[in-house]
Amino acid sequence: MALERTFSIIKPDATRRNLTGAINKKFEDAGLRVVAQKRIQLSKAQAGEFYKVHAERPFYDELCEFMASAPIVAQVLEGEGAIAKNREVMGATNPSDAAAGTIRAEFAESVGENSVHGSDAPETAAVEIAYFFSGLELVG
Ligand code: 3AN
Repeated sequence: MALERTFSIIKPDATRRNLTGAINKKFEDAGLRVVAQKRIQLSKAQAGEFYKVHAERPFYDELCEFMASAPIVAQVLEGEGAIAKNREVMGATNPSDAAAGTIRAEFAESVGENSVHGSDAPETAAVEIAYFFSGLELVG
């Protein structure tokens, strides 16, 4: 399997509850390496741009409000098959469907406030990484 990079967000529900370290321990224990990281607070407009593929969904406005409601940790994770591995460690979108031991099973509060985001494909990973980081900030 190829060495890949994927984009990850620790969401406001998790930063508010001081879960940054607990969540990143799950990623690191699964063999993913943090190669870029910043803690920032998004504006609602910046959250809206990031989630624009969901603009027509009924939960879009609520999602953008939530993502701007407290700091997030934006990060790039690297590893063998990192995109799929990250999503495996995250668990299903709805925490009630998430497998035991996954981040969402342990920490997510609801389908909307579900603690983490992870890219779903190589193309989206590239776009999402570039939205938050310059090449100089990817440090291995
Ligand atoms: P994932 O984050 O697992 O890739 P997506 O891409 O279907 O899931 O949804 C993006 C984000 O939109 C989710 N992480 C969640 O925060 C929010 N979301 C998805 N479905 C709902 C829903 N039914 N109600 C509220 N928020 C939702």
